Amino acid sequence: MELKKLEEIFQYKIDNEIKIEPKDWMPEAYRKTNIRQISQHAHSEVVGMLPEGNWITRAPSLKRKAILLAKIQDEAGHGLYLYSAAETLGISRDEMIDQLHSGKAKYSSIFNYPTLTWADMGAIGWLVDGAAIVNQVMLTRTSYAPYSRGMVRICKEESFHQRQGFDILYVLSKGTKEQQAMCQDAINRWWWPSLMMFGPTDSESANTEQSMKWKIKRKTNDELRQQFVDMIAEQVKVLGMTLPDPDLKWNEKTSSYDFGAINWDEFWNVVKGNGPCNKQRLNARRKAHENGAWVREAALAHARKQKEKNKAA
Ligand code: FAQ
Repeated sequence: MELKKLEEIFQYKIDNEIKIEPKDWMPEAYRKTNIRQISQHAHSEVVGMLPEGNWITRAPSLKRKAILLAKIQDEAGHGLYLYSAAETLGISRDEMIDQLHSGKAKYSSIFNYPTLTWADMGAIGWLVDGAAIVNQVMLTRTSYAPYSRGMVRICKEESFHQRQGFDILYVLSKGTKEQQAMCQDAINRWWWPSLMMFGPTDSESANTEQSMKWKIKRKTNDELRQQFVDMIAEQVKVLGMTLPDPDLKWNEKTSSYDFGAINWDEFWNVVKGNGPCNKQRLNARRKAHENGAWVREAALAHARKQKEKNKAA
């Protein structure tokens, strides 16, 4: 079929909310944008296991430990769904992992901050998973079908993550003065980096305009950030805590919260690899990959044997 006709069919599908499947024709730039976004999302899930993994051995009770362990395992699962979704676009898992390890591919800025106290587990669940959900609910309607299907399941699991984070903070907020202070301190440290998760402001966002046209993104970075602020500014009242922003104010006219200026220098510094934990996170991933080489070899050897057995039978 000639190119013009293929482009028309693709555009018809986008215009009419018909999802694009892996075997459908798609513009090369659409394929590349999806590979970039989905693989960076997958890397974020996997690197995102590290800050919380740090607290598994120090969780305050057996119950908290079991919950945290389950939550972190969910993140590994999210990484797997997403790597699989990206593979349907013609890139291999090995290539994606290489891009992460070489620093070519990005992952979310948020995971380059340290987890200093147990309250950070609560703040990550409530704020980081909370921000992730706001972004990902929008992505359940993304135009690339495997990504959209993956997002439906991921969002269900993320809801549990956010609730468990809020529960950790809720218990601390009703605890001793020291526990309350620990709760407030974690909120203070995670608030601004959580707002940065949504990416640069729309006027600085290189990819938003085209991604909105292709319906890969259904809302802009600023729209989602505002939605998140409006949600958290209410929930924080239940904790009896505050958000570290003197400019946070309800605006009658816009029916939403105004909020203060984000430190974009800090954001870009972290994205470029100079955040507090960037080097530590990448080294941990590289080491885990090297240490896992024998598992991959054993799995391949097992698959080969099974294939030979089946052939012989
Ligand atoms: N960090 O033009 P835009 C989670 C980059 S999952 C680092 O606006 P776009 C679960 C961006 O890649 C969290 N880099 O880009 C969990 C681009 O660079 P490039 C991850 C960032 O793609 C919880 C450049 O800046 N979620 O948390 C960031 O249209 C707890 C220009 O930006 C997703 O990945 C950032 N924050 O919009 C796990 C969701 N923001 O590639 C464990 C899917 C932007 O051109 C524990 N992704 N950049 O070189 C998206 O929705 C989009 O990719 C955005 C960025 C909204 C993140």
